[in-house]
Amino acid sequence: MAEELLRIRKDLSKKLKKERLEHTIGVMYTAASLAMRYGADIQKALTAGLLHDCGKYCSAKEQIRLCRKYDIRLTGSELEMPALIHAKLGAYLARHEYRIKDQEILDAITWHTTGRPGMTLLEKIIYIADYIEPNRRIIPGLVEIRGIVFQDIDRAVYLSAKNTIRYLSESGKAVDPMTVSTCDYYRK
Ligand code: DGI
Ligand code: FE
Ligand code: FE
Repeated sequence: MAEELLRIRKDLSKKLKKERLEHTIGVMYTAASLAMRYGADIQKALTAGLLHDCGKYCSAKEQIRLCRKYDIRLTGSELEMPALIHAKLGAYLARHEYRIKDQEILDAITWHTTGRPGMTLLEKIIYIADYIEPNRRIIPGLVEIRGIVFQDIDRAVYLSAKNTIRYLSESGKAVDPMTVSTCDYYRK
């Protein structure tokens, strides 16, 4: 593995809980596999996968405090749904603490939770790798998505967004408008 990735991995292994670290490594290699299939940059996929949840090293309350400290603007919907905040904070930390300058990688981290319409290939890869990585607990729809993602990544993105919306609605949680836009955009 490249020196830089090893350095980041070592740091994250001190900061993230064991399960989060294992999920992170799962996303990293799943993203690399998808990059091989779809012709994306494998090193960028590994880096974005490794860092995608780096904003989750502390509690939601602490994440909000850090966003204030670093002047990271949060939308009303993010303050209402703190589970979203680690994506933006993660992109900030990737840039300022892990010295990642590549905007494509930073965008993939920023949009990994809600997705967005018209995602780049790398953004789609991280969005879907996060959903399907091998350590993820089996939830309804996951087996189907794993089965089609290597044929049709856009459809896999659509199904993931649709499942997320269904799961959130069933749990009585608010859905971010961007999650809805992602689902609508990738519906064919
Ligand atoms: O960080 P992970 O657990 O690996 O996965 P993630 O970044 O996709 O999602 C983190 C959490 O955010 C997960 O419990 C689902 C939730 N989430 C995703 N989209 C939305 C959302 N929560 C709300 N309230 N609204 C959303 O649109
Ligand atoms: Fe996440
Ligand atoms: Fe994740």
